Amino acid sequence: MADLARLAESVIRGHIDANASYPPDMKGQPGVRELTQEALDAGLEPQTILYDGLVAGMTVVGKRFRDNEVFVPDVLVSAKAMKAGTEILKPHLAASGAKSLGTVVIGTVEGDMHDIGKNLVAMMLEGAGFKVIDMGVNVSIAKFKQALSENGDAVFALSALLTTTMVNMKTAIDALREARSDIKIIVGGAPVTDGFAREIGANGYAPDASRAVDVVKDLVGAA
Ligand code: B12
Repeated sequence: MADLARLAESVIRGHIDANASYPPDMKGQPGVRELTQEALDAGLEPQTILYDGLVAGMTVVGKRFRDNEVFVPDVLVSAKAMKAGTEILKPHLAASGAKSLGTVVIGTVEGDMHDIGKNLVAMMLEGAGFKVIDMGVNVSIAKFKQALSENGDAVFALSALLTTTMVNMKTAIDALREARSDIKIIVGGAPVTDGFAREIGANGYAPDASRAVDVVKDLVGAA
């Protein structure tokens, strides 16, 4: 019987699987790995497991982090647990050999190490049939420009999670536009809004990974 609340709790507590000794009071109990697999076996949609289980857990962690109830090491164990779950979901979100809809170059902008949301967006785009080139985190303008020179027709997807780094999106957009004026760029990340995206000259914005797919499809005329 799938239990998404329990899955979310395992993300919150950073409990990866039954063999994991962290947290000590959950040792021997099913963790993110088993609960994700159970939910799939029970026939739940991968996207439901992702959003109502894994992301729901990480949202609670985010609120507790903001309120100083948990700290960076706690967030890191939750992030690791979440990754264990997304790895199991990935093949189920992947496309079934459909024709490629195009290439997307994705990365978290310079100065920013957050990659959970960016990885989800990459995974969903792959699942929808795009070839995704993941540049990782802390991506410099030079690296983005290099990727553009190698993938002239790609849509660029920029992620930022910090108010101090979201401004680097504008610098990246300006540099990429200078190199190719008709490049299509979509931005996202927790502090980013539709208004901000427009202000910095992005072609699109989406608040989550599913809607990111719709916007990118729209940008390449595949909607
Ligand atoms: C996990 C986390 C970390 C982890 C990151 C681990 C990792 N591998 O990513 C660690 C512990 C390393 C970390 C470090 C820091 N963090 Co932090 N972190 C978070 C936390 C709790 C969750 C982020 C997350 O993964 N959410 C879950 C994912 C699924 O959501 P998401 O990222 O928003 O992505 C979704 C959408 O935004 C969208 N999306 C994302 N990217 C893109 C891209 C495109 C193109 C599109 C269309 C959509 C899109 O789709 C995603 C899926 O639906 C947030 C709190 C929060 N509420 O966001 C703080 C938070 C972002 N961190 C914060 C801070 C302050 C820091 C640190 C400075 C802390 C410190 N004192 O060192 C450092 C900065 C390090 C750096 N230079 O980047 C602040 C930022 C505050 C601000 N206003 O800027 C936050 C908001 C916490 C808080 N409330 O104070 N952090």
